[in-house]
Amino acid sequence: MNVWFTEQLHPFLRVNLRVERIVHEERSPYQHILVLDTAFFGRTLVLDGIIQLTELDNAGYHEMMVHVPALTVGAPKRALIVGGGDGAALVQMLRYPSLEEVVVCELDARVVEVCRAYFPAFARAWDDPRVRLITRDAFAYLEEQPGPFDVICADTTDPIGMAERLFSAEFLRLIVCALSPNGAAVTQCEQPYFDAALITQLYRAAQALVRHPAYYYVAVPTYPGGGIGFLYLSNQPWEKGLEHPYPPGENAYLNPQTHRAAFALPEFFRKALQS
Ligand code: SPD
Repeated sequence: MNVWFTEQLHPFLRVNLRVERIVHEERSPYQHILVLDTAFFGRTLVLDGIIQLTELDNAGYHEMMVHVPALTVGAPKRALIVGGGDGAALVQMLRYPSLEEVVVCELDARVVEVCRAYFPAFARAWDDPRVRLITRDAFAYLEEQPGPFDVICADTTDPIGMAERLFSAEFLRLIVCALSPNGAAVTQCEQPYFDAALITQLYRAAQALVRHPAYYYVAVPTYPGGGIGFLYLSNQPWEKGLEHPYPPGENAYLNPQTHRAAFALPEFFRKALQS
């Protein structure tokens, strides 16, 4: 079979995956949901035409999104995942024995249901009694001041349509207000080459909100440009995370070297953030 899925997030770059089988396709009240079996990368989740995760390369994204802030805290008790309806970030969060509750605030209940059905590696996490799923808009949820949370991960889609508000100074403010005093948050924060202006703007906003904002980057071969970044928000420096032991379970991407190296930024981008 020589069928290709093409992601056209950017007008100047396309990502192609060879499709072996269409596993599931539907239109939910919020978006188009597509699950594919792809050659080499395995089972793949696509929302509104944009690749969200593949079986082969999702571990780096989710480990770095969850453990970088969670290790800063050390023994988190209460966590919030914004979005994350696929359950992959949840799997990582639940590795912390100290965790008493994790709230997943996902707008689209169908993403949760579809991923529970077709991504067995993440499905069991939802049965953990520590998990509370809230299917609603995260912006409105955070406005109700549901904190404090020790760790917050905004595992969002790209800043298009309904997710655009999740890439604003106001959203960062709501996240920081929901953090416990020694807490740490990260938000999915796009690609230094393609989105430098947006990232710089959010980084400036972060500087006004917390003592130790930072930007770090993870390799994800199926995302445009081969990787994606995160904005780190905390009054504690990310380096504190290097002092704490990993939670039980195996890492596929994170080790002390990748943890440290993720914060090393290319010169053009480091300058843009400092300017
Ligand atoms: N350009 C793709 C960005 C996708 C980020 N979100 C992925 C969600 C996986 N849990």
